[in-house]
Amino acid sequence: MMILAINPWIYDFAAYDFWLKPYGFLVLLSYLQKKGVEVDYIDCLKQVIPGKFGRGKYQSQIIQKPQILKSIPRYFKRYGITPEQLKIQLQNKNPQLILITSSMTYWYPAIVDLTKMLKKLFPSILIVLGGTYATLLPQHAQETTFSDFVFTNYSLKDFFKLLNIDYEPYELFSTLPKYENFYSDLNYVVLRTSWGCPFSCSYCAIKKLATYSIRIPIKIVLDFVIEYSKKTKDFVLYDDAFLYEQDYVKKFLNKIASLNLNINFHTPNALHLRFLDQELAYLLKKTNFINPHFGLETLNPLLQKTWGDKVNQTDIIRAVKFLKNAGYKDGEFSFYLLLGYPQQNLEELKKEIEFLHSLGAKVSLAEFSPVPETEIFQKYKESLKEPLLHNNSIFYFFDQNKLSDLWEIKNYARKLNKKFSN
Ligand code: B12
Ligand code: SF4
Repeated sequence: MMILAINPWIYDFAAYDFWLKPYGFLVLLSYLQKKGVEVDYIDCLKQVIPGKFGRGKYQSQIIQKPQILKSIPRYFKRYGITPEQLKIQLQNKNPQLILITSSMTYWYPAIVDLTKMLKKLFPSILIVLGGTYATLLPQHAQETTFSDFVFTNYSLKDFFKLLNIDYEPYELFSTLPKYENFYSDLNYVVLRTSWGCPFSCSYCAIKKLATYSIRIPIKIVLDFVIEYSKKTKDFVLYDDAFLYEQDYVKKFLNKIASLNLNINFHTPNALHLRFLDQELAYLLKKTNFINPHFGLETLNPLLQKTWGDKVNQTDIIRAVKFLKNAGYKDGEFSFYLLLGYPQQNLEELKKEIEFLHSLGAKVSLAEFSPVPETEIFQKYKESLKEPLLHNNSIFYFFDQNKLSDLWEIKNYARKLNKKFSN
């Protein structure tokens, strides 16, 4: 069977290649290839200005803003190649089936445009949509896009039935992508050693996206790292709970350390502070975890408790001590704090930033996005029916006349972070 697989554009106010690959899609496609399927892959996203550690700026074009976002005083853009460039890439293709992946719910208009275009070019070919948006809002995806089938992460069995291919979940989730089959140049590679998270924070949809069960055998991950260390220096972990099983991680990192590979690890998806012990901190340093990011979200003890109880003040102080003992200097590790959640007190946030700065940590302000299927979302679901309103850049829960307060606090965090580079 000949499949055309497409990673769509991003339509947004901002997008940057912050080590962004459609990871699960590439796993799925690599698995299909193992089963004998021929896959022709197109990534609509294209990095044009390279940055540090493989990251970079995307090619983009300004496009019309959707009506509901008209009042936002920023350009709305299509990130990725132009539709004309895509049409050229689609010339002479003769697929039997088209697969499309999806990521953020609020990027759905790109999928509408893409599926519309594909329906015109290949009217008799079935289009199948999967991924995060398809899983969180399947009905919306079915009604709004021009896809013939929409499969959620928990209906993959039906997807394989449609293809008439064996579905072996363990084998699928232990597969790591064969990047050379999809990309001709590799600035970095993304990998997972596990899927899902054992926690259940009230703002996060992870429980609806993956079951925490699979830890990929160390040998498979090691072989992957060794192979790709010949092609790139930067390895990006997408694990939702990398440190959770400490024994596994210690074994894995000890092996990596013994191989002397001269590679870096990056953790944009955050590590769990609570599971960091002294030995792990040494191992992170030894195996070149650059600017490890830890998930904190807030320092307010009440919110910490109600949001998921994953971390508290004692954990933070202890973790910083471990990191410093291991050799991380001030400004060489970061904590995520959430910006823009309902009823947030910005004065309190400012104090939290100052406290973390005083410990030597950089602060990454993660802009809050209300995610369907989460506890927090349930309270606002009626007013958030339109997925474009989930966009982290619009700060839905903030008085739109006071957005300058948010920018002020962002600049403040930036200013403090910069002090570490002097
Ligand atoms: C890695 C990650 C990031 C990375 C990379 C970003 C990215 N866009 O991929 C970073 C750290 C940069 C990031 C940032 C953000 N993220 Co994020 N991120 C993730 C994470 C952990 C994985 C995403 C991923 O790998 N996507 C690739 C897809 C294709 O892979 P997959 O879903 O694993 O694929 C499986 C299935 O979906 C299926 N499948 C996939 N494609 C297809 C296609 C077909 C046809 C079929 C049949 C099946 C299929 O097969 C795979 C195997 O089962 C998810 C949570 C999670 N565990 O999934 C959150 C998640 C997607 N992020 C989320 C959020 C909120 C954000 C931020 C807004 C956070 C913030 N406050 O700053 C920013 C937005 C930045 C941006 N504009 O891109 C939300 C979604 C929000 C939304 N409304 O949709 C999620 C769900 C986490 C959450 N909080 O619940 N993120
Ligand atoms: S926020 Fe992090 S710890 Fe909480 S459920 Fe999501 S992935 Fe797990």
